[in-house]
Amino acid sequence: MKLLARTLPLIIVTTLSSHFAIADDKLEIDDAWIAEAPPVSKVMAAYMEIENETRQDRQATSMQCKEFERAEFHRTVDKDGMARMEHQQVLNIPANSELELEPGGYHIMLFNPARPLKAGDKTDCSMKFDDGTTINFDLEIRKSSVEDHSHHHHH
Ligand SMILES: [Cu+2]
Repeated sequence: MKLLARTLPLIIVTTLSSHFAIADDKLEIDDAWIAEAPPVSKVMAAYMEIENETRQDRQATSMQCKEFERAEFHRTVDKDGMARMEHQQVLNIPANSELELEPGGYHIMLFNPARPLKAGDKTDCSMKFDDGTTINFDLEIRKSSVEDHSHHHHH
C-alpha cells in the first residue's frame, strides 16, 4: 500500500503593511510664533519647528497667513561678519528629522500686515508641502527675547 502524501497549499497572509501605520507618518508644525515689531513695521519674522516624521524628505513649498500680504522663506547667514538674509525657494526637511526656524537662522518673512499685531495676537496661516500636504496653524505674536537687527536693512 502506498500512502499518498499531499502538501497543503500554504497560505501566507501578509501583515507587513500594518506595521507601517499611516497615523505615525506625518508632518507637524510646533511652537509657531512671530516676533513683535513696532506698529509701523511692514515686515515681521516668524519662527517655528517643522517636524517630518515620515520616511521621506519633504520640502515646504509655500506659506500664507490671513493677515499678511505674502510670506517668504529666508535664511540669515553670516558673511564677513555681516548678517545677511538669503531668500530660499523651499525649506528642506529631511526624513525623520526636524527643521528649527529661529532668530539668526531659517525664518519666515511676513510682508505688509493688514493691521498692527501685538504680543498675544494670533493669525491663521497655512503651509504647503511638495507631497500636497497643507498644514493649517496659528502664529502667535510674542515679545522677542532675542535682539535681531538683521531685519532692519531688509529691502
Ligand atoms: Cu528675513
